[in-house]
Amino acid sequence: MEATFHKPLRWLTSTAESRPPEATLIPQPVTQTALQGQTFTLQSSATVGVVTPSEAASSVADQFAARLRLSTGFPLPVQPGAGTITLSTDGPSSLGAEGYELRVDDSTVTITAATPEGLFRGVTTLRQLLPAKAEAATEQAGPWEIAGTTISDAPRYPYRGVMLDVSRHFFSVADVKRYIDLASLYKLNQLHLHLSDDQGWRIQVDSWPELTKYAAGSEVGGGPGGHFTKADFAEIVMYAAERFMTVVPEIDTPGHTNAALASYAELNADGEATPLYTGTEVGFSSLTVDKDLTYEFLDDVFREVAEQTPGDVIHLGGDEAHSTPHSDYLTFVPKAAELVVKHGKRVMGWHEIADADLPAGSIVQYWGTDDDRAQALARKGVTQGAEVVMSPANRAYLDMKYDQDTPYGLDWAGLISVEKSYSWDPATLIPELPESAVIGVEAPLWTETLDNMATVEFMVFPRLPGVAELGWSPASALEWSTYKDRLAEQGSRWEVLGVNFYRAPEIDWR
Ligand code: NGO
Repeated sequence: MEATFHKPLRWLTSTAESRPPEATLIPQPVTQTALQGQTFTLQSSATVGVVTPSEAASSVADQFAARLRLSTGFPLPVQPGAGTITLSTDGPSSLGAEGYELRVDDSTVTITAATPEGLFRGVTTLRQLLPAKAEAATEQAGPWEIAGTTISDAPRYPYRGVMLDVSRHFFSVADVKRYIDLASLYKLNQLHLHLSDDQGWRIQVDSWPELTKYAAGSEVGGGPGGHFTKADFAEIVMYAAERFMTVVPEIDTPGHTNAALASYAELNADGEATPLYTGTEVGFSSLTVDKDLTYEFLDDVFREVAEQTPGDVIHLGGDEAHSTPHSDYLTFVPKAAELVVKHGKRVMGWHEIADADLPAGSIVQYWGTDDDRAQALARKGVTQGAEVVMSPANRAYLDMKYDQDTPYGLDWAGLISVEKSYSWDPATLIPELPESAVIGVEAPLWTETLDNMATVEFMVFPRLPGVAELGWSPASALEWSTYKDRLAEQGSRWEVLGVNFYRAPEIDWR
């Protein structure tokens, strides 16, 4: 007998034996079928085999085995060829770069993909099929059972992102790694880092050293700030890459630039450096659009940021340039965009940039709140050939409060319950936007009110998995009533991982 995920599932008990595997996964796979009566049990003699090993495929196997060794205490050697758990990159290219097939029966687990990235996504699913205690960093008692199942899976969208604003408050390399770890559990593949704003500059640029010597030492509320050295940034990029996540660096322009304007007097129209800023107002700063030095500055910054980033995108911000006359803004954006292209990257920017002429291959990030103007700008971007990433502020912003009692966060875009953050379709949210122009979703986390990881985790969980599912799962699988049961299951994993998640009353936490 086959059970598919399309049926609403309600499970009164939550033991591994009685809980079908399809009740547990986020994001919901494209298809999943239970192998009734079959149960895999991981034994101490198990091996992890890699078929057609490459460095990347072996690294996926090594990461997986290393994690499970901690919780199971089993040796789990990684070997070439088939194992008890076999990871194979011999799958057909029809699976796509991130697609995979997974089969769990009585005696073996097999993940097949066409690429190491596909294997990684499959292993991510396998981790969720294992009991929550498998995520523990210390040895736990078994049994390590997985209900028999077959899964065939691939993402709906290629861009599935999460953003961290390290400018309003700085977060360390260790914090960013934790953020990557938690986001990669839900198959997100883009880490957007908001690296500069009025309050602080966070990435080393050798040709303009005052940025980090001076303007890195500031943040909201007057804390110490900080910045990523080139070595730090390389460490983040590599850690993300090992988890098949691409770093999207943002240098916000022409507004949100007080940190740069405070560091270099000559960037200002009047030649006077502005004071450092530790408040939370927006829209008061602007680069000087008619100064050649502005573009020499951006040329250097984009060059050094491009050198530090293997991904093909640089985000140039473009939001809330309230202190830049609009005609200047329309002059500025194409000039800044040209510099991004000159350094070999695609331009990404908040939806305001679509009012200006954009180079081919640009990406417009929609952060509207259902307002006509923002939606019109997204459409205008598409008319110019741009693609769209959906980050509607009244749904996808992780810094909005859940309800009026949420102790942190903002509410300018409204209160965003877990249900509200999940219940929208990226393809149809903006009327008359061609569905084919939408390349994915991103959940931004702005940190005006957040200065440590406990509060970050509180705002991110439990909402981020929902946005991740909107980016991965087919539209036909998106259903709040079943999603919320699957989300409830994740709570036990977060407990094991020590995640400070918000126990939203909408969810029937186990
Ligand atoms: C806006 C603004 C940011 C704020 C954020 C707070 C965009 C794109 N610009 O989003 O500077 O930090 O809201 O929610």
